[in-house]
Amino acid sequence: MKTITGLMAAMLALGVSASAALADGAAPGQLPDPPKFDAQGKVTLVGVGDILTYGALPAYNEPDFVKALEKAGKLPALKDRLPKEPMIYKTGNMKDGIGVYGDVMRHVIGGRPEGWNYWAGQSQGWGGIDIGLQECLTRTGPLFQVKAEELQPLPNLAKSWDWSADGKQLTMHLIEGAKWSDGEPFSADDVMFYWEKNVLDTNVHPLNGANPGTFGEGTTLEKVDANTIKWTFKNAFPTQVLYAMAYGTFCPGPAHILAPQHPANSKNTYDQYKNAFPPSYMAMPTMGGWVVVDHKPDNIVVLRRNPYYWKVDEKGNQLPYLNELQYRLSTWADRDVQAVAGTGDFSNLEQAENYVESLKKSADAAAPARLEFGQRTIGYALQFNYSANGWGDTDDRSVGVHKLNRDLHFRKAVTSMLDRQRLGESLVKGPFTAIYPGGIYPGTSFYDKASTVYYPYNVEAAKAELAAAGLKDTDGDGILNFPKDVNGGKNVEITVLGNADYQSDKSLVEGIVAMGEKVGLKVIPKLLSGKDHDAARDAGKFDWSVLRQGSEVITAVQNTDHLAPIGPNTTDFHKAGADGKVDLMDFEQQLVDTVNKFIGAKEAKDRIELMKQFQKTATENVYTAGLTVYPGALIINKRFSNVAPGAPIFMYNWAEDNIIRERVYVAADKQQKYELFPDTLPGKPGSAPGEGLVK
Ligand code: BQZ
Ligand code: CA
Repeated sequence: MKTITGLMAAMLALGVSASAALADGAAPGQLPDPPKFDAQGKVTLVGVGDILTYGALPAYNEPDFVKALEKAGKLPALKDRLPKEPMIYKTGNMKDGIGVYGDVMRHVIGGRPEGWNYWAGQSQGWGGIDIGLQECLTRTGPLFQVKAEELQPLPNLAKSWDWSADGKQLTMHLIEGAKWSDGEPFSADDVMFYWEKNVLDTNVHPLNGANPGTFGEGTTLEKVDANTIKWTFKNAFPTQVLYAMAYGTFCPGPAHILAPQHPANSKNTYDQYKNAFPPSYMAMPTMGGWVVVDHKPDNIVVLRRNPYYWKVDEKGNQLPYLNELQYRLSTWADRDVQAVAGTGDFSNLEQAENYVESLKKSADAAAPARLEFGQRTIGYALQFNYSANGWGDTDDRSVGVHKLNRDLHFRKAVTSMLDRQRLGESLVKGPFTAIYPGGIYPGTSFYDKASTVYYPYNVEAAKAELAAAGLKDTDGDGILNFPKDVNGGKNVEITVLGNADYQSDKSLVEGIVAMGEKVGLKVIPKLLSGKDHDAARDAGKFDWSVLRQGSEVITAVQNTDHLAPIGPNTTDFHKAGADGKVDLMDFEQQLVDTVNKFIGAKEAKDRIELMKQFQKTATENVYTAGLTVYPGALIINKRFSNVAPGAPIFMYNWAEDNIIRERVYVAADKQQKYELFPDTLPGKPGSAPGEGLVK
């Protein structure tokens, strides 16, 4: 803190507020309210029981071509391919009711499949591929339509669960008699293999980052019988952990395929385990609605319906209704263009630069796709690499910058140099973007404006704070230098990581570089694409990282462990260093304690209070320098039925999960002949692309 100067004492005597007197430092200011934006689609809120249930139905049905294949003895009878009590989607929650079989959903994506070992950290290219292939113990994507008073994760592979009286044990009942897409039984053994050999084994890094800390320190899991598992927790009733059992972090893989390749059961190294299922390995068994049957690199991935899928509608029709999914391997920007043009079927409109064009094209009554905005849940923050004990880059320059990142004066300078209004407008003009100081997003359920500290745009204050952080331009070239004992007193050079696959990310990085220059900071863009970006992010190879944020700052209850470094690698910008420890600063320790209490909290009112504490500590300490937040829009081809109105592109999860694709259908009179592998079913695991299909 600065010592009280004579000037300040005099101004205090005049009753001038202390903060105004610190004109030369960054002082909290008034956070403008987000511009009014009411173009959002209206969501009808329901209870969990209105969406789905489990049970046996008197009869089941399947597409005619599958009936024919069954009659030809090419696959077991339907009743032997379904669990005793399949999941049943309730018709009342299906906007357009019971569907009909046929047609395709044609996705366009910007990522590329690295391989099919999701559990060892391989990406399948995002854009809905892994979301469709990974079925998890619980499901949260569709929760956008669940009433607050009934909010809790939907049952999925775990069809029900019971808490012990003391709240320290959770017994989960798994779906019984369900099978993987290759006909092998699903059981608690798959769950235990995932837990023991992919989560607890810290040599394995599942995609989306499940690790022991995700489920609360000291948590254990055991198999009770083939269909029952039991969790034991340190805290009583850590109900939030049910969200961590949804997509991303608890989606078990086929142990009968994975275990033989795991280093514990083979001579494979961990790297060989990760790469044991290359992009050309088709039909990796899944519990998902569709199975990969073809992959032409840089061109397309094609999936066919899973004949063992364990979900039905109330008439007993085995889901999915759509026979095929396609993923054209292109760019994220092209996804918007193709969805609006009608050559693609789906897009999460999330790059604000494409808004005006997409809105214009979709406004036409004859437009092939409808476009519907949701809440402001797409947002970016500048994240500081806080590690001073060896996580990420460790040359003198980056060590010097990480040390600056740990100095509140420096972080106040950075947040004050940002003209967030201009950053937002650099993406799109109009009522879309809102100033976002950091923490929980405005307008979402845990947000509390009174707990949100905002340091307004103020170049002079930024310069004063940089001086207070010990930075001076000692050689007069307009760029601030390190103190003489740091990196030889050279100019401070800061790398800022950005995802080159998105224009929005690049625009924000450019804005930060320009705003840094105005206060004497030399910021160097590090724009990487796809898995290179994600790998650099995950390894801390950055000083600053401009990142589109996850559901933790929208919902607080999903990916909660991302809110603070409660475990060795639970946040994206401060992970354990060489000594296995996260070198927490005092305020970070406060955040960790608050988040751990939140995870262990049973009552909603306690969670709300704890999130206020989190918001205050995070924003007054500039934990991250928030940038901008804006609404996304779902663009989906008009021929599809059963897409819930107001489905957000991102909330607890992405729209590829939220719209529940397995119950989406195309009415008979609107069906197109887009199927690339009509009347076929997936072949055996390990088939070659486009080969071995059952027909
Ligand atoms: C949505 C999403 C579905 C990952 C990915 C991608 C990766 C990140 C992030 C989004 C893409 C789309 O986001 O942008 O609209 O379809 O896939 O998974 O950005 O690079 O690592 O977190 O979700
Ligand atoms: Ca200089």
